[in-house]
Amino acid sequence: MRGLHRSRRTIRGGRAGAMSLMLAACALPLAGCKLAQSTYNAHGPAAAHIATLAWFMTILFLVITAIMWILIGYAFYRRRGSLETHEPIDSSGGEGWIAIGGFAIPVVVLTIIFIWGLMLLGRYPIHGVGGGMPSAKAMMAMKPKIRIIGHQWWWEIQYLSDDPSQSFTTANELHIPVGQPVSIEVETADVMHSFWIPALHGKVDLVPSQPNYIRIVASQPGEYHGQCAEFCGDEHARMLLLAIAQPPAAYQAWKQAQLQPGHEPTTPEAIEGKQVFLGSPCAMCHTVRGTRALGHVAPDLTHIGSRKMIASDVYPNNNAYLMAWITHAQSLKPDCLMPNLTQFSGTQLQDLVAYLRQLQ
Ligand code: HEC
Ligand SMILES: [Cu+2]
Repeated sequence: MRGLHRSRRTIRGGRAGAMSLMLAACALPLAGCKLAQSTYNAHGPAAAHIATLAWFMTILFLVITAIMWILIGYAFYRRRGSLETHEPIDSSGGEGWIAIGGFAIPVVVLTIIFIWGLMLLGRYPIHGVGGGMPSAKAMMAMKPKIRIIGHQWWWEIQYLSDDPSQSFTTANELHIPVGQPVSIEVETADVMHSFWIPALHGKVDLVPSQPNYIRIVASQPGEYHGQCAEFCGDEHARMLLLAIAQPPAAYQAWKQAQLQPGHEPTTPEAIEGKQVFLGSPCAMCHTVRGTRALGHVAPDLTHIGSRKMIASDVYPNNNAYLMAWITHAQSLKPDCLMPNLTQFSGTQLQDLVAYLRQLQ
């Protein structure tokens, strides 16, 4: 008797658990609309096609799950009759369900999704190789062109031009003109990473010594967050990216500003701060164009003051976070390749930050 009780309770518990799982499954895509990084929230033609496929899959799978639970519920609650009225155990019937539900339906569903996915891949080539797709050379002949190099755990962004005076390097904040396709070559300086801005396109991997290509278009101005989508070490989860799509005029203005060398400080604090910067280890790792700081193992800081976020789109770019970052990078992004720099006096730190903030 006691055993029977326990098993009934388990079944009830199982049902409640199943219900909450179902609710959670329904809530997921809806919550997705609000999240900054969501495949369902498309702002470009390629992403829109991917979103259609994602919605199709989500709705189809929810329907199939609902049908499954209805059938399971039916199996629990249908009248079973007594032992005497029960059919002999070896009577046939029901095998058809195994063939249909266990084989035919999955084959049909998965085939549709597979072919749909393949068609999308062919329509929006992201790799420079393969039959029928534009060659790597052709992709990079398209303008404007950008090279993104993944580092543990930040993004180097090079804007390339045939005219070297029109090329520059920045980091962690990608600006693109709205409505204009942008060709991006992706590479890595260390391990594998993956470039993924869900609102604009699918993922493309950054593979050592194998450049890959992707072409993105933003259909509306806005800020779109990206995320490294290939586990690349301790700080992989904090390797974000901010993409800003701007009207062409604003984009050109941004580009002209980025082409300039680092702003020469004018306030006493910032002038002092520049000396602190150049006289400390900062200059060994970071570049500020127009100064002696020519380090190449860390984000280019020539226009750090113009960026919204620091540490690859993780913390806001303000005085407090910059001070915290300089003195405690290892607490804000543990194991990242910038050490804690605790040698500065309070005034030196304030001057240093004043210098960084005016590097607009
Ligand atoms: C040993 C090399 C090294 C030194 C020295 C160093 N940094 Fe860094 N710095 C890095 C690396 C690597 C990153 C990227 C960290 C990440 O996001 O994973 C970084 C990131 C930053 C960022 C954020 C950049 C962005 O685009 O978000 C700022 C600001 C910064 N460093 C300022 C400084 C200042 C100021 C100093 C000197 C007080 C300094 N760093 C010294 C390696 C260094
Ligand atoms: Cu990564």
